[in-house]
Amino acid sequence: MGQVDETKQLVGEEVVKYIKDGMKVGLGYGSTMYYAVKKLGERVKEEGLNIVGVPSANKTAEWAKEFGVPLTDFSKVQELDIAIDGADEVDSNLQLIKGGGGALFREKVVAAAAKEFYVIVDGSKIVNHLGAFKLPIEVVPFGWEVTASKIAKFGCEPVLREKDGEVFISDNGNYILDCNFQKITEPEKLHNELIGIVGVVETGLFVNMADKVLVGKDGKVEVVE
Ligand code: ABF
Repeated sequence: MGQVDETKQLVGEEVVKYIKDGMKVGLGYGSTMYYAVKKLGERVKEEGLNIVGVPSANKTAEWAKEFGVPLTDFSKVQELDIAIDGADEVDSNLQLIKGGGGALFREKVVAAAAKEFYVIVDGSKIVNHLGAFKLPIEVVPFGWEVTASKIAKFGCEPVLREKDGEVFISDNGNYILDCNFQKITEPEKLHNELIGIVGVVETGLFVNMADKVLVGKDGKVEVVE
């Protein structure tokens, strides 16, 4: 296993220590979350940990079933005790860019339904300012070109995400535009401007949502809050 994967595994397993019996847990998506879901399954199997999870992506649900993490959904629970998820960038105010995996909308719904939101990253995700990572924005397919031109006015060149040569379709049937804002110094202001554009479903700016960020680096995990 490469050093980055070892770090992802380290921080993915560390966050699972915060999961207590009886909790309703929001489960994010991404390669670090894979290790968290796997470790959760091990605790369910070995300790009889009594939890239920709400997955934020179809892929996360597949992992949960593979590793034996019991699942539920929002028709049965409307408030989660904790949500855990990865991120693409974390700034010094714990503001996030998420959505590199294309699951940002459901990830934000899950995070917003939780009392606590813990983020797990390797050290490479920590930045002074958001924006080097292209901001993913989920948009409705109908008239996406018009939506993109309105988003561009805020200082980026929206690019329609493709996967394997096809237009990427989110779990919600929408498109993702990757937007190169370069440097985002006021993430809350930018999110509020973008979310007001007709056709925008959600942005990958997770503003004032993270309660803790667990940062894996050099074989250790630092907790930032
Ligand atoms: C997911 O995790 C996405 O929002 C984000 O793009 C992805 C990145 O994390 P990782 O590096 O663990 O794949 O939550």
